[in-house]
Amino acid sequence: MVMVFDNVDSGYAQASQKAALAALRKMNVDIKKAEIEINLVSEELITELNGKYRNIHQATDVLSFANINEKFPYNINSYPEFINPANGCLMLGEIFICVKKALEQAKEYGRKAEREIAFLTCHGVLHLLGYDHMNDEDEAEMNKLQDEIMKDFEKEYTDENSHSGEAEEKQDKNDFLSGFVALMGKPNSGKSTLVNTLVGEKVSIVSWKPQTTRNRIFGIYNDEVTQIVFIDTPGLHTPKNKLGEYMMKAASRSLEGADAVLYLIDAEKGFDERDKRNIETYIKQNFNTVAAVNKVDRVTKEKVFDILTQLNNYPQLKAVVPISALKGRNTDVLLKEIRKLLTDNIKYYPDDMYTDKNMRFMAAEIIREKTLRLLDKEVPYGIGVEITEYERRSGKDIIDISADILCEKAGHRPIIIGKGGGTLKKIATYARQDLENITGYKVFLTVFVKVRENWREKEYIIKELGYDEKK
Ligand SMILES: Nc1nc2c(ncn2[C@@H]2O[C@H](COP(=O)(O)OP(=O)(O)OP(=O)(O)O)[C@@H](O)[C@H]2O)c(=O)[nH]1
Ligand SMILES: [Mg+2]
Repeated sequence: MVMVFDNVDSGYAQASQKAALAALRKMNVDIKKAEIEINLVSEELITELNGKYRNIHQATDVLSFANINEKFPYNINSYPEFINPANGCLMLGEIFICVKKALEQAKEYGRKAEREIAFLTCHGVLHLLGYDHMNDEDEAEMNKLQDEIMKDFEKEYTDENSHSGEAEEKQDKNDFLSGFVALMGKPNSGKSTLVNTLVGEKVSIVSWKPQTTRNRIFGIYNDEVTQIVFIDTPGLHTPKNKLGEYMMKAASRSLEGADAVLYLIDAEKGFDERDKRNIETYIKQNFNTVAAVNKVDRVTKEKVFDILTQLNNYPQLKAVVPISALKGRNTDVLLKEIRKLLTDNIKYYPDDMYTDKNMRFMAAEIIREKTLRLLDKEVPYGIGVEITEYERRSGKDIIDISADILCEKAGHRPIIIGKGGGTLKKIATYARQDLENITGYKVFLTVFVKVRENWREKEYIIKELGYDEKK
């Protein structure tokens, strides 16, 4: 099992995961019995780790912390102290990859960023398996293995990204199927609602205002024979500021490495020119595309039928399914259709993990959700939330959270605070209730409102808020 934590929201988790799996496969490690944790991290963190564990006070591209000091192959059962009691897997260790360094190196060597991340992953995995490059002989052996693994990775990764649709060829005898599905569609079509319904947890915030989602968010669906990583994306629109540009980049990046596209159409709004163009683009790019007509609970049968008829013009679509994401209607049929398109047999994430985002991210999103729900007009669109404190009190079931709500105009501040502080109090109370439900702990939430003039045009604030899509 390979767990990749994309701590800097770089978008390279898939590349890293696939490279790690390619390396483990090559080395004949039973991936059901071994576990690796990979962290994609910032320059600051890798510098800190280097300082702490190696007394080197600078950033490096990759760091591996192997648990076992022996070269594989060895008997997995001979290290009971490193067996994870939760899943019975042997914990091989942790890898840290500095995304910034990787990107610099990719540029220097004229490689694709994904390839560089994959290479560093592969290097790290070999270290975890006891391989080293301390002398020429060891280095030659490691280089040879790296070359072979990278060939496997490139073949698999480019095959997937060329979307050749040769599903049958790749089909394994194994019953278990998995894959990544990018959820695309116009703003407000119900993408986040659908992810939450399918995953059965609150993964992504929802509001009736368009452009609610701003990042790529994984929602992981599991059943006994399936794992689907749904990638929720910001709704497709023409960006009007730098934040919007980031959002659209995040949406298009979700297609990289995706095994299928699920395109959502809002039945209430109808199937318009923009939907047509989007669907045609995915078909042209040879994506396995499924269309879902959402919000059927809101419209007449005739209207649904009319949209389905228009979708008949696209025989390339792998399936067309009318659904209600909100009511969970027909979503089982949708899952079955998507399952048919999956070709991997690997469990990418452990069963109890339902998103790639951490609680800090969720806390910021939930506060933003409340502002979207409680505030009108343009005010909520100009809001960003920064978590300045997220601490579990030692030995207590209490979490202290402090957050800054950033607004883009001085005139918005009193609106957010409201008469006698009433609106801000409501935002904080509703957010606290949700956070207590999600974490199971008591939450003390303190919220401040700060003005950051026109921040949606300011790259450094956009980055500070975690909207930082690497090219
Ligand atoms: N009646 C009904 N409402 C729905 C359904 N699915 C979503 N909605 C509502 O549609 C609105 C938008 O839902 P979201 O899930 O935030 O839409 P989205 O596509 O993620 O929007 P962006 O993040 O802005 O791109 C919310 O008010 C949802 O409650 C549905 O099946 N039926
Ligand atoms: Mg959304």
